[in-house]
Amino acid sequence: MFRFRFHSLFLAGATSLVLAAGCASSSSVGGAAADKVAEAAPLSARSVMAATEGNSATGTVSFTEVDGGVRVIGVFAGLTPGEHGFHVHEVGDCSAPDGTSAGGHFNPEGHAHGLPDQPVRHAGDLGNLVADETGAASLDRVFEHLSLRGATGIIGRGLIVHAAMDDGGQPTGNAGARVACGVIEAKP
Ligand SMILES: [Cu+2]
Ligand SMILES: [Zn+2]
Repeated sequence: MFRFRFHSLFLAGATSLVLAAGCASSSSVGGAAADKVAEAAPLSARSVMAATEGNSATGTVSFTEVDGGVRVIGVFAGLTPGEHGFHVHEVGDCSAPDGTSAGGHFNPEGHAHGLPDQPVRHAGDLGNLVADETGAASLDRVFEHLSLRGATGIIGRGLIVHAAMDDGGQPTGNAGARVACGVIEAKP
């Protein structure tokens, strides 16, 4: 009798564990079948950006696949008022105090630098954030050149906010120092 009751309890516990795991993740829990489902569903990613040494800029950014590109939604604080260049950089590494470990602009197609309204540019060129007088900025825009999948995908790459405005000039928009850095990570 005791054994039977123990077994029932164990089953109930295992079932709720499986349900909880199913809610939490679609890609890493269920093996090949779950991977197929994940491939068909829209992907999303996010980046939590931290200030580089001597700066106070922070941000939280989400990336979601939508028709025609990737929707980027970001909220930022601690900036100086005005425009700040904002780019996906090649390397998801913010270990250098000045953010240079993130490498150059993500540019899988070998294009010249540009602003988002220019059709030919680095895939990572996301233009400028506009900070208000309190240092806050927000962004909600669909970028048609971005991808979350494959060799041209941005998951695992770096995200940088610059001290100055990206003026679209060569080679990287004259946006100056890197004031915030984050790694773009797949959202579970
Ligand atoms: Cu940059
Ligand atoms: Zn660029």
